[in-house]
Amino acid sequence: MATITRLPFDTSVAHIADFTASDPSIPEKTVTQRRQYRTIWISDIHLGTRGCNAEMLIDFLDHVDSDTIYLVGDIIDGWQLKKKFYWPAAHNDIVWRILKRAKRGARVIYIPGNHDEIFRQFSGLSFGGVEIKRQAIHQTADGRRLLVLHGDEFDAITLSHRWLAHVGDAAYTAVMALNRWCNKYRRWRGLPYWSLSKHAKQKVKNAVEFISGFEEIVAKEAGARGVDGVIAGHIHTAEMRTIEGVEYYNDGDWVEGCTALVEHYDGRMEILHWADEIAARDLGPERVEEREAA
Ligand SMILES: [Mn+2]
Repeated sequence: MATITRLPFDTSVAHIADFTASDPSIPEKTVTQRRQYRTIWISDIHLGTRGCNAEMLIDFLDHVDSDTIYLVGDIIDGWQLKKKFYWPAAHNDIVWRILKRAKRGARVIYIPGNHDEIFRQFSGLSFGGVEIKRQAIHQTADGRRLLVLHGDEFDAITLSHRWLAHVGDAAYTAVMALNRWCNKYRRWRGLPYWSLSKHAKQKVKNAVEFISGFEEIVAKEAGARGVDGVIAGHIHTAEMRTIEGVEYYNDGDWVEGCTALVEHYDGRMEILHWADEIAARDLGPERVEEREAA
């Protein structure tokens, strides 16, 4: 399963480049009708780390489809891969599914983040139908112009104190390990997925202040650039709200929250919480109605 070899990151990129020839280890589900959206945004998948909820994302990709998909950064975690090469088959399966989408004719736009910044040097180029961009302007079905970027551009800590960001990264990795054990136990007990750090973060005042500060700065900057709104990732907190007349969207992550941002064909935006979607599917339609009535 896990290939744990110490390799310099350059070599692992070459390794990542030739895996698409083989079939995925988890075969693509043949769902009669995939939920179709105009656009999907996902980010902060952190492939190459144990924190990545690969199975949940595979389930998502097998149940939804879109004309365009934006990968809003931190798709592959180069920082972690550099420390320890970790690449289970399920992580391959995700890349395989994304490339398959491009092959089927979906527009795939990849905006690298800070953890996969090594791909930023390829901005403007296209690989296997995947366009790599530093940022993008998305036009919604109802004509709004939205700036799409990862968001670390506004993170003063990441920019000016790189080492501090790495310390934060280590603490974060520890919380994620705890989250994993917690959910392994919950799975064993037959309980649904529960995000530890999502709940912890909501309790911590500093984190809340950091998140709202980030949201305000990003929205303000987007407003100054004359767009109607902005779509980011990076802070692993899904959100959609209007900040001083500018629409702010965050597609969340696939480490804790397991969320995606989608645009319907009429331009309406929605955040999908995939753990809830799976739970609802497992309950069946009658049980969901019961639950909602309760
Ligand atoms: Mn990031």
